[in-house]
Amino acid sequence: LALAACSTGAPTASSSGSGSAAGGSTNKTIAFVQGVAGDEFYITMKCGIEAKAKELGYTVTTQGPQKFDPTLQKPIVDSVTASKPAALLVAPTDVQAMQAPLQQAAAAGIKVVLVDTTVNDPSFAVSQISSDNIGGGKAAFDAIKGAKPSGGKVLVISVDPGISTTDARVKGFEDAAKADSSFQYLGVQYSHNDPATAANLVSAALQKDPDIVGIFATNLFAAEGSATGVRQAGAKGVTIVGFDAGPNQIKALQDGTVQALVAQQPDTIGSDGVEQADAALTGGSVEKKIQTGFTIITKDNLSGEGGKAAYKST
Ligand code: T6T
Repeated sequence: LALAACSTGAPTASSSGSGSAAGGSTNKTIAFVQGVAGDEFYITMKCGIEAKAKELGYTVTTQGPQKFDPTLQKPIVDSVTASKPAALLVAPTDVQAMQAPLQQAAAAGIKVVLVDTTVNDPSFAVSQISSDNIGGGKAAFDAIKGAKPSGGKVLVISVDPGISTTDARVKGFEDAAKADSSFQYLGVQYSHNDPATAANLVSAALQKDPDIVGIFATNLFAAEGSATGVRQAGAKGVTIVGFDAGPNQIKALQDGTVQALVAQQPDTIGSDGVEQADAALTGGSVEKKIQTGFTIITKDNLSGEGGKAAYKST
C-alpha cells in the first residue's frame, strides 16, 4: 500500500509575520501548531489545512514541539501569538497547561480553532473539531470482542493523563469493557508517547498476566510500541487494536501483529478548521463544535475503504 504524499503546492510563509498586516481583512495568515512534530496524524492534518487554505487564499505556517509536551508547546504558542496571525489552528497537548496561553491568543484578537484536542474551558475558541473519541474507544473494545468473543483480560496503553482525546478513548473503552462481564479490565498504563516505553509496559504486563487477550493502544506511538512489546514477549494470540493509521500501523496490520486500526480523518479535521476560521474572520456562520468520523481498518478492507483512510507520511 503506497501512502500518498501531500503536495498541494499551498503557499507557506517563509517567516512568521511576513505578509501579515496585523488586523483588518488583509491579514490572510493562519498558524497551525501541532501536538507534536513528525506525527503522521498531524502531517495529514497539515495537508488538509494547506489544501483548504490555498482554496480560500490563506497562507499557512506550521510548527510543532519535538515532544507531545505542554512545556515545549507553550513557547511556540506564545511566539505565534506575538506574530499575530489572523487565525490559530492548534491541538493543545494538555487540558490544563495550555488553557492560559490559548486564552491569551484569543484575547489578542486571533481566531482560535481547536483541532483534535481541547482544553478544560474552550469557550474562547471560535470552533472545535475532533473525532468521536469516546465512540472510537468503544469501537476498539468491540473490535477486541469480535476477535475474542469469549472474553478475558484486556489492557489499555495510553499516552499521558490530561490529553482530551486519548483520555476520552480510554473512557469509551473502559466503560464498554466494564459493562461486559466476560471481560476483565486491567486498567490503563501511560507510555508518554514513547514507543519504547509502550513496548516495555506491554512486555511487563504480559509477564504478570500471560493470559491477556486484548490490548487497546490509544494512539500511533502507543500502538507502535504495543506491537513491539507483544512481539518481544513472544506472546501469541493477543489481539491488538490501535488508534490511528500511519505507515507503521498499516505494516503491523499487514504482518498480522495488529488486528484492527481505528483511523481518524485528520485531513477533514484540518480543512474543517480552516473553513471555520475563515467563517469567523469573514462574518460567516461558525459551527461551535464539529465531530468527524472514523474508519475501522482490518486486513479485509485494506485494499479498499480501509486503505484510503491510511494517513500520509509526508
Ligand atoms: O491520535 C492522534 C491524536 O488524535 C491524539 O490527540 C494524539 O496522538 C495522535 O496524534 C497520534 O499519534
